[in-house]
Amino acid sequence: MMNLYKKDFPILNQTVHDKTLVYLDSSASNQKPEVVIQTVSQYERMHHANVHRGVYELSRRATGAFEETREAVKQFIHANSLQEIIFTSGTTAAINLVAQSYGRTHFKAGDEIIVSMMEHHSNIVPWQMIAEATGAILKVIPINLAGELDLDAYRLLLSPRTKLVAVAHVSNVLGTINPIQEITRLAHAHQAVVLVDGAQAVAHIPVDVQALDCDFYAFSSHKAYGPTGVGILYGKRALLENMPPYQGGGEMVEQVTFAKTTYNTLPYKFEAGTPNIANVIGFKAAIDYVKHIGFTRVVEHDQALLAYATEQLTTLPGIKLIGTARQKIGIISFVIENVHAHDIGTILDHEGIAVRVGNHCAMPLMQFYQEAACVRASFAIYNSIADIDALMMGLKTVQRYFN
Ligand code: C6P
Repeated sequence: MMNLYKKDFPILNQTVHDKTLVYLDSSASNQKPEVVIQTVSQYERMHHANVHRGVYELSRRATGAFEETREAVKQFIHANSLQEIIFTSGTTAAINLVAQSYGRTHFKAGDEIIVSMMEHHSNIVPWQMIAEATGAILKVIPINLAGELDLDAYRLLLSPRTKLVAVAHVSNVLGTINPIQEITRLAHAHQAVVLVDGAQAVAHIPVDVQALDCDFYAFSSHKAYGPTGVGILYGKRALLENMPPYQGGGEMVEQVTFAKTTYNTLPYKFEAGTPNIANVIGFKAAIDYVKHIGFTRVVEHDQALLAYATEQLTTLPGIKLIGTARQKIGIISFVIENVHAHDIGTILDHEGIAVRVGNHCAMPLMQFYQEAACVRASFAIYNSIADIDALMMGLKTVQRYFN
């Protein structure tokens, strides 16, 4: 069946090593539809000026478009107010902001931060850094072999010492969708706050931060069909109001004297310096694109590809799937007996197929599975059954080569 959306993504209309490009690495970064590329280009050609600073027409236009993205993001994740939407450079920067600003003011020696075994390094290392600085202790929620969180173990980890729980909405290796509502409810019963790493969720499932009731939610534009260099930190207003700025500079201040500086209101208090204006504006076009398709279709498509890929891959001899949770998005990771993941990646590349191989910035998770590296194919709205057939053909070539 023809994919209705592929034509919207100009980059996909090319050959690589004389083969049709099959892009199966959307969890690393989504490709961008023409409308996003056009929006950024049009902005740079016609409307660019710095935002929130000029009294002239171009600056007014740039500021208007920039703030329209904030409104679009607010609606996209169902936040309560614009003050709760902070632009950062990505998920990583958003998590570091919370670790440094919230962590420094709320953690003390002996406090506990809970993360999970399936976290990306971006949701581990910032917490280790702040733990080292404050004397707080990192605790880890274990997982089962299918790649699901052990919620009973999580309940036992929670205590009056727990100050923050930081967990992925969706794992970038396993594809597991975690039960955030339940995780949040349990954390709140212990007065702990919850940060959700939504990097892998936003392009695959609808996100409603108020329904999840999480305190912070971080994600990146480039994993949701938008440009790189733009991320979002959502935070509940009452928490953000009481957090000190993370970085100092222009725009985040109200009054500066050498004696004392007062800070701007939310969200600008956390947006020091000139932001990534063009790409923030491009992100709104990406959100509009996804909204136009609608999450009913996005989820249906994702699940159909996942089911087909799982069924097909399991027919290959010597394959082991990593991540077989009941609730998953379109990510499928695997190893093949006696073949190194990097060799698989290289042979697939020669067939025009782009997958990610390695530890996927989740070394503790790979240690749990006792694998140094695995192959990951991840799907987006522009992928089709034909792409999975191409992957299967490529993997059969790999197996022929190694037998
Ligand atoms: N994962 C992947 O191939 P940034 O780089 O800041 O946009 O996103 C970091 C990040 C945080 N959390 C999760 C769950 C992620 O998957 C990622 C990025 C990419 O899996 C690149 S390592």
